[in-house]
Amino acid sequence: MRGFWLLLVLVAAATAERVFTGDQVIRVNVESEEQIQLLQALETQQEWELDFWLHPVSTELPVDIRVPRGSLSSVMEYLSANNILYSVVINNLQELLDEEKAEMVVNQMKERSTRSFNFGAYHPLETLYSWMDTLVAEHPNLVTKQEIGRSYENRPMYVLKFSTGGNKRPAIWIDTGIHSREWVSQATGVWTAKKIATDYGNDESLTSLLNTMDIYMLIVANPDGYAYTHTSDRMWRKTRSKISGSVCRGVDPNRNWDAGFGGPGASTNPCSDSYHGPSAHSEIEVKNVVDLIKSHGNFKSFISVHAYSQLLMYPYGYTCKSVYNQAELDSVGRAAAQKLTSLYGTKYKVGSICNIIYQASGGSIDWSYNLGIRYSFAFELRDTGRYGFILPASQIIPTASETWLGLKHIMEYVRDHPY
Ligand code: INF
Ligand code: ZN
Repeated sequence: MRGFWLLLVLVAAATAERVFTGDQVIRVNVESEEQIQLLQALETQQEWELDFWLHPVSTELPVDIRVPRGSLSSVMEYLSANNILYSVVINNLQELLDEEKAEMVVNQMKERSTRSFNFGAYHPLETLYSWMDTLVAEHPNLVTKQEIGRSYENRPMYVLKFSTGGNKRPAIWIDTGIHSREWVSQATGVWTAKKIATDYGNDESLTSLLNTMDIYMLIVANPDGYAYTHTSDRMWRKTRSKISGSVCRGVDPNRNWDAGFGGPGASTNPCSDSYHGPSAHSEIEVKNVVDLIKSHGNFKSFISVHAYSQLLMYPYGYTCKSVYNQAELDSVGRAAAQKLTSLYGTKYKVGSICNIIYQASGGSIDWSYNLGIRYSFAFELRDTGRYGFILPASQIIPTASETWLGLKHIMEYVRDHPY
């Protein structure tokens, strides 16, 4: 009997979810180049196990850092010794996570008893996957589900294809959730898929679009990571692959593409959240998308959806050189952002990745652009940091609704500018 209890405790410990009790998220409004350097030194330092939600890059952008409880006093000391002011944005991260989880549990019970799906809630992977089947069943003449391959841990990766016929029509790609902890991204993907399905035949513009083009949506681009954020570590961003020679797992799937791979703005350290991986397309999740896009050969737009910061970006990330149609991308992006803002006043910044956030190599939209997909964009959805990755579920539908206006503008532009 004692052995049984011991085993139970061991199993519980082995499957236990990471807790963030007392962890704080602090914000620094950077005031000088010197402060950036001091914060960068803090980021390269590893013993305090800091998690930079927003990196120190320029005096125009804030820096958000999740500070583990045990490192709080050291960090505070470092900052005040260097005259760096900060504010506490999230006082106890675990409290927010507990609320998020409680809401999910309540919602799950409601969904079970009403046999419905709540678009204003976060869901585990299995629920999203079975919802996809429901969507396909409701719209059999428009929506199909394709398995494009399996993840590192052998989970299927599903693409929803919206098509009214034809053979490899010009197509638009939308992926959400490449970084697993950015939950509003996957949730926005779900809402958007439903919106496309219900608006076809009702909304004139979308109908005309789908009469000549196809839309592909990969809603959970990093399924292992997503599952892991639900069971084990809400803050997990990367894939879950094993790295030979390291105790750390996972590659940043947005540093793993063959576009400036291994250059500035990616880490060689497997323990880093921006680790680029052993080689370009080493991550099966990335490779599966690469193979689909290449074998299809007729994608005209590639849109990747992240959170948070409220940005609409175009290539490049691996260099600050501008692309040949930068003026066009900038004006399309600005018009899209304006439409997004028109719904609730949510403000977006528009620009190239390198110019508005930081140099980041191996990103997906740089790869798609270099492949010849001229209309490549990346969104960073809500918010600007109050909740960061833990955006309350009450903001899912507003976020998705406003984003839809921006997405739709890009898609209409692509429809009207064939190449
Ligand atoms: N931030 C950026 C990142 O991958 C966003 C980005 C997008 C970089 C596209 C390069 C290309 O580091 C986040 N936050 O992941 O969502
Ligand atoms: Zn991201």
